[in-house]
Amino acid sequence: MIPESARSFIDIEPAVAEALDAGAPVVALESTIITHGMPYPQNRETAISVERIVREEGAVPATIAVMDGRLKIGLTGAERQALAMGGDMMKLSRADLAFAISERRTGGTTVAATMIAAALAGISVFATGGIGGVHKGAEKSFDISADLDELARTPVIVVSAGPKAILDIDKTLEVLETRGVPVVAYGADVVPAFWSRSSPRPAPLRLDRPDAIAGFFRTRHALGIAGGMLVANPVPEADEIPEDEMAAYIAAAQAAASAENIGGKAVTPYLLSKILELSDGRSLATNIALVENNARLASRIAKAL
Ligand code: PSU
Ligand code: MN
Repeated sequence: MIPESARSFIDIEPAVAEALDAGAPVVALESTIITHGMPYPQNRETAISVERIVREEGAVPATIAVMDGRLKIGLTGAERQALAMGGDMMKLSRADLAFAISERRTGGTTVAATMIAAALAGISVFATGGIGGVHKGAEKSFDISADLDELARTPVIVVSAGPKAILDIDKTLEVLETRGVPVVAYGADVVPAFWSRSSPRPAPLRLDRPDAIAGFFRTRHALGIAGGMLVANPVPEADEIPEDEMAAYIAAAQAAASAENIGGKAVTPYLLSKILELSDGRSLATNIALVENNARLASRIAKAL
């Protein structure tokens, strides 16, 4: 499956390789959430519990990262630990994935880079927390995540809890529509807003069953329509933080980010950690719950495929 030219840069963990050879369900998982999205030790615990959930559901987890210049498809416990402990970790997107490999660096892969690696390995389903998108104030900053372009070009189903609510969700949905990316709300009529189940935005598409999502993906492929799709899976009710409560934390975090002149790749990690502080840890508990919930749905879609 992996193109000959890429083989010498990639290590596929034995359990993942075996599953791919057998055509068994595999779910890709990202690692920026470990290196830049959550503090230690919750990042490590979440990475472990998400992998366990995928196995419980009958699929094989493949957490993707770059370690000392090797593109890892599936991690050992020691590798996961090293990523979680942090240090000199890059945040890798399409622009810098190959840089990290050629310079023998270590880093977490974002949604965009994880999609690239998953597609290389022949993995079609990927679970994350929230995708990157159009930042508030993008009309001035031009800060639009490479995740959106990747969804438009790379054939992977990304299961998320919607765009992260720190973003301009309306503009994010507009860009996804322009770039031809289907946004499928799972069992919901509105697009969920990451920490919150509801938002004022009607779902562009709605599906209620994992096998229907798999069928939609296969149909697109059969018609020769390139690119991925975004599944927006609402956070479980027991874990959500209502939209108006989140809005206050987000506004305060944004104000702090501009006061401190935070820009570029640092914006998303800064906002997430500021919101964690302001919400007294509740945003992190919700973030963990929604990633676990997405891993469960992604496993069911992978099995249906
Ligand atoms: N989901 C989370 N936490 C995260 C991310 C997603 O629950 O930290 C990461 C993903 O890797 C996503 C990235 O691709 O944030 C977006 O970063 P940026 O806005 O710089 O593209
Ligand atoms: Mn950005």
